[in-house]
Amino acid sequence: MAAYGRRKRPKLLILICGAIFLGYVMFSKRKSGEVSLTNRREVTGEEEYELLKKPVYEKPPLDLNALGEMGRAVKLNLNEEEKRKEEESIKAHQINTYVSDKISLHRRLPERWNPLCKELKYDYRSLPTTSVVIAFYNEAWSTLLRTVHSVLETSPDILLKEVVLVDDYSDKAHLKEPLDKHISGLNKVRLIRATKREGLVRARLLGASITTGEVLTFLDCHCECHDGWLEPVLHRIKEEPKAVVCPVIDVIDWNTFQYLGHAGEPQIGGFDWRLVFTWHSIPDYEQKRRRSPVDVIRSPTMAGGLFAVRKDFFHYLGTYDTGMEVWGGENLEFSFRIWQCGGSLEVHPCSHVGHVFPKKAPYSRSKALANSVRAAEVWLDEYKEIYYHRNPHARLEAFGDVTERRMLREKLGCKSFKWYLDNIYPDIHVPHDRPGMFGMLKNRGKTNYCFDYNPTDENVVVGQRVILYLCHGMGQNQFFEYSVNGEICYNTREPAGCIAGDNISTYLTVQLCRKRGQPVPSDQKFIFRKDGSLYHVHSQKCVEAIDNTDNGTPAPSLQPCSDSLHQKWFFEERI
Ligand code: LR7
Ligand code: MN
Repeated sequence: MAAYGRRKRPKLLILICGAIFLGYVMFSKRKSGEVSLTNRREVTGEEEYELLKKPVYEKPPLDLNALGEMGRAVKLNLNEEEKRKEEESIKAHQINTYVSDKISLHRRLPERWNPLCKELKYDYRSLPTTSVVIAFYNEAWSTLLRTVHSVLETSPDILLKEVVLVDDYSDKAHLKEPLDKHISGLNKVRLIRATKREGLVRARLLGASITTGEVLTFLDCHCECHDGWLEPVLHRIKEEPKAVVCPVIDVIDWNTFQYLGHAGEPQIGGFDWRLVFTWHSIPDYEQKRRRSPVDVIRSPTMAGGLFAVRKDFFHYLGTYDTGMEVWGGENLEFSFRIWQCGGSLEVHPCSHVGHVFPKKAPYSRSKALANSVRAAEVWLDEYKEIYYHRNPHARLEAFGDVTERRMLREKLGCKSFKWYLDNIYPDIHVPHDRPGMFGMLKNRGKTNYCFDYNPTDENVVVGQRVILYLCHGMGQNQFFEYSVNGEICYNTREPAGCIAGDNISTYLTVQLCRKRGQPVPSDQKFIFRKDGSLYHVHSQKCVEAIDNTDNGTPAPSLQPCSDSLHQKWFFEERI
């Protein structure tokens, strides 16, 4: 005992001295930090507020003539040689970096959001601090650095702990010494490098592991933040520590670098049954819940790249699924997890960040399928079948081991996917997929031909003609479902489509399905009779496989009902 007491005393002494020293340091630091603020006799409240808002770096003076300034589109008159260079830059990054390189790394963007946002005032001293984590893989110089400078120039110094850049094993020379050199002159910027390609999930986690802020804020590496983007997000998280908050993502054009943000209500996230992220407008029930246009908007899912979350809550939720590689799936997985495990996912209409959407994917995204399967296997319960029916190849994908993620779900006592659909995403069309009533819709007379719908624009599902095409068994465009209400649905994508016919043309098109709770319009109603005929109620005709169409492409067409095998149809799940 005595020995124990003797040994302890010096430790205690050190502890006390340490505490006094620490207290002194903190106190004096606080004082010196406030020097500029505590000249209270002269400084008004408003001036003090402005000082608290001060970013880490001020933007250089505005030069309105500079290319792309204020988010204007850049249009260049190029000679042959320059044109060639521009094309090369697009090939390399799927972004016009030739143009990007000519725009200031410090440019300003126009403020186009709701003017009420400007009236919100923040108690800077009580907001949580944040660390911004930006993972990058082979990003172009100017898009990456414009992201970094825009964070430093729009984030209040008092709120930003650091910017952590994570190089996900890039192989481009400009991201080696030149990048080290450039950022070594910047306050609050740290760079760490992965020693192998980790993919965005593990790269972000690597970055998060060295942060010191209370809140983690993730950004893609080709973003431009607006003034005041950070405060609303941190304010909301202070108010609701279980909220994961996204800024509004404004589009920056990959070719002209025009900033395409608009003042209207922002969009929120959903998904379709391929587990692809989709954008939607704010549903009525959510508009009713909000008390003002500057209130957060609850969103079923997030795009994935831009969000803020309390670090402790991120850890409580199990950070990310580290079995996910490269790109894709983690955004929906995290969205489901947030909602099902007691958090909320929100978009703050007053926080705006621009993002360059590239012309097309600049690197292979083949891992996205396995990542989505992991998400489905852990979070979708019985609804995963709806996904698999539409993506038969997903069943064959090697997705690794998800035991730990299922245990996490168990440990946190997370709610079911049914609860999520009913309460968080009631607008999604949920197929019934009754046995024998979904899959390829095949004809008995014109054998091996299937209903096929291939919308030319990924984002416009409705309006085009349904054709007949050789059955491929891959789901997707040849996947239809006969609903309990007598609709032939094309519900692989969101919003769901339903096949419709009229009395004017004999051909069938895909139109939007009715809204929940509304009756099926008669032009979308088909009776799938025992003999295999598909009777269209509105025209009183039957669907027949026709070769002689006006454009030469075989198609289903409404014809007087007959016994022809060309009017007999059946569903088949796979070839
Ligand atoms: O192997 C990789 N390692 C990385 O570090 C692959 C990517 N990355 C980095 C990459 O450099 C970038 O900073 O990760 C970030 C995201 O990759 P992007 O920009 O190629 O993805 P994206 O913008 O096309 O895709 C969206 O969906 C992804 C799904 O995995 C991620 O969640 C992205 O963050 C997400 N981006 C956004 O949400 C911005 C808005 C786009 C939309 C919709
Ligand atoms: Mn991106």
